[in-house]
Amino acid sequence: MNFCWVIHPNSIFNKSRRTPDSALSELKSLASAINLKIYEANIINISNIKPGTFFGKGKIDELNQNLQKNKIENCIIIINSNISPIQQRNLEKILKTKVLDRTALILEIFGARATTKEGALQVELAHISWQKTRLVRSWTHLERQRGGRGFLGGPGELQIELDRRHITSRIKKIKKELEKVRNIRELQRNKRKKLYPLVSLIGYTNSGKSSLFNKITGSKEFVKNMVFATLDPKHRIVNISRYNNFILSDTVGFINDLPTELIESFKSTLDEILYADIIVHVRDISHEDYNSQNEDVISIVREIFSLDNNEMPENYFEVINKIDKVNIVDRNIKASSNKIYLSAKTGEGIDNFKNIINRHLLK
Ligand SMILES: Nc1nc2c(ncn2[C@@H]2O[C@H](COP(=O)(O)OP(=O)(O)OP(=O)(O)O)[C@@H](O)[C@H]2O)c(=O)[nH]1
Ligand SMILES: [Mg+2]
Repeated sequence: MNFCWVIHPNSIFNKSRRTPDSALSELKSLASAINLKIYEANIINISNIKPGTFFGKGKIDELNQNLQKNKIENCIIIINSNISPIQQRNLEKILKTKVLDRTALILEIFGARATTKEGALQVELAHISWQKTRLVRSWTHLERQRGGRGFLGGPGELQIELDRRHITSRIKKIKKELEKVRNIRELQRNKRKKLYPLVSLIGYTNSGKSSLFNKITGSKEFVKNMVFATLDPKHRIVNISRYNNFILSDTVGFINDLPTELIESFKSTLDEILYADIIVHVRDISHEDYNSQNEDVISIVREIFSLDNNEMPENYFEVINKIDKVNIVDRNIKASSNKIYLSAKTGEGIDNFKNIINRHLLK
């Protein structure tokens, strides 16, 4: 098992909705999701980002000394931000180890999780689209460096151009293959839709979507206290009343700062939500970022539906999950027909959830 050192760079000027501590603990859970062992985890306050090395010399020396003193080899440095290819290369050179940024880490996790052909294609598309933007960036950097020495030649230039062409043709190929898979999915979706209405579970990663899915359908989908446990959507028919069946779908979780390449590549998976008759947003009330996670999910939903701020799809429901972990006295008062308190673990509130869905589907 590889060690990693996770760092949350806390910009002292840019105030985020999350505390630095919770950002760091999310980063730790992301690293653990690909079996990395945490060697160190820090918050580093930064006032400005160095274009060449991201951190200043003092901080880099500290990191270096720590790694050398404790003879930690091959310790992956993970930085909870986006770093440029040049910063990455320089840091890797100085620290003599691999450096990943947040997007690279999330792409790694998705890569490790992909089991279906569609999942694997989507992840590869996201990965190489991301790589392509990084090639372009270092290309402009090289151009700037060459300055007055003319524009022709230079081995770097040729290599980048070759890489770029290779990536572009691979992207084309994957998109074509995805199109095929997408058509099949569309057919399946239409077939299912003709049969029964679709209820989609969405929400922040680790909020309990798969737990709720299992509780309702009696399935045994992978549930773990781990981010991005689910990647590929799952469907099951649920019989809720004598007159009513529906299809429940479990989907990939969302996260703050989801790389745009991933949203793009997972369009067909996210389309699930567009086709749903009911969208159920599963929220973890016990999480310290309960409110900011809500904002993250809602903004992705709005993006998928092309809605303005303040607008929400009409068929949107909220499940306030994990009530067994907190004390909420007035949940009956707060509950409404579009907001259901429950525990996917103990089963409390599940019948109420089914009744509300049933009533809505019979409307
Ligand atoms: N105490 C408690 N724990 C819960 C409840 N629901 C889910 N969990 C736990 O929360 C963790 C995440 O649950 P999952 O069902 O895998 O969450 P998910 O939303 O499917 O996560 P991803 O697939 O990663 O997006 C697991 O450790 C579950 O056991 C609940 O109602 N109460
Ligand atoms: Mg899941």
